[in-house]
Amino acid sequence: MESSSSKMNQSLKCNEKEEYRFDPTTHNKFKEIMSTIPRRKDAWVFDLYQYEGFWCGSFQLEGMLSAQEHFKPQPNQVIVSSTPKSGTTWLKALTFAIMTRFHVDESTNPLLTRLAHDCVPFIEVNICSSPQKLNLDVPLVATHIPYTSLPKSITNSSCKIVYICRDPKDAFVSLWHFNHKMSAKDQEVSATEDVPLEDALEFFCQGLTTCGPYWDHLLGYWRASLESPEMILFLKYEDLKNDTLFWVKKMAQFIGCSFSLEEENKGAVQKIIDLCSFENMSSLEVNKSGMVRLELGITQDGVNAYEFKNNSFFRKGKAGDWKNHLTPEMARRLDQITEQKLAGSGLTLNVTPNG
Ligand code: PAP
Repeated sequence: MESSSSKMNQSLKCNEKEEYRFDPTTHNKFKEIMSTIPRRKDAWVFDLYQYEGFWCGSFQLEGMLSAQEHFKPQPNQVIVSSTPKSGTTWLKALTFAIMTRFHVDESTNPLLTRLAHDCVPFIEVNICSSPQKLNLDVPLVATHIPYTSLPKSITNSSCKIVYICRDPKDAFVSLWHFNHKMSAKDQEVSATEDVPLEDALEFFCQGLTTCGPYWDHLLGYWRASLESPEMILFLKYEDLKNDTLFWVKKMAQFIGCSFSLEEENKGAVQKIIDLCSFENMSSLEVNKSGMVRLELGITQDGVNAYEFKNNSFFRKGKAGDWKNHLTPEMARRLDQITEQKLAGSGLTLNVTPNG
């Protein structure tokens, strides 16, 4: 079997940076699609468009169409995928640390000075235009795109996808807090501040959130993982919390970067876990006080971007925090939907019990 380091070196040599530019053909297609598909508001009165069964913002839709058109996987490409607020930041950090461990010194790891989102770009967001691109050639990207809408260049290839899901109750609470903190360019921050939890829950249950319905996103990847287990590793946030060591080793093996016995004996796995732990990441200066600019689309007029405070990606980092926010009735409602939606799929979520 090929050693993980030689595989990594091979991928480094072959890696070419993906560049998307403003593409008038995709833009016209996007305009045409936008004018015909269902449009609704989410709880925070942002416009959502329903495309291929899922809701998304206009820039995400254009970014997704652009990725469908232009994304070309690298050799040994790894893609981390999730629905928002399910553990994306953590998963990005872990996979990045696993994949860069052969050529990045512990003390200079970019994760110490940059937000994980800045180290691992979303294919539908800022892959082309991040102002401070990393010079590391790591064949690692992320996405929130639902499985059925992924670029064919991914689903028809041998890319490895690591997907993470989370108890919908915690994901919903996390989303609600995030939107409170969101600082959107050219938008009134206060516009997002007054949405009661009850109202936001109603929208979430109806599937009216970015990448919603939440449950359908999970199921798409789950079914694909059953069909192609060598292509998709399906993780649960709560499992990763409970037994991080086991799942980090599993992830490394899955993406072709297994830890050698020697590395294990030297504590390499634990070092990565410690580096990426919520406690460490949330205490880093960059994550306490920095800002990240997520570029959501390129138009004739330039780049459209949202700016987020890095600390908005680090709140509690716990499983079961929903208990501090949801009433038993709200929790029951989400659990019931989860049960109904997942019935017969073979997928069970680690939902923390109600009460
Ligand atoms: P995104 O989809 O907008 O990138 P994502 O990273 O998926 O967000 O979700 C953020 C959640 O992950 C937050 O959960 P909370 O609101 O319930 O606290 C955040 O705290 C949590 N998170 C971020 N980093 C870590 C980490 N290193 N370990 C565990 N949880 C984390």
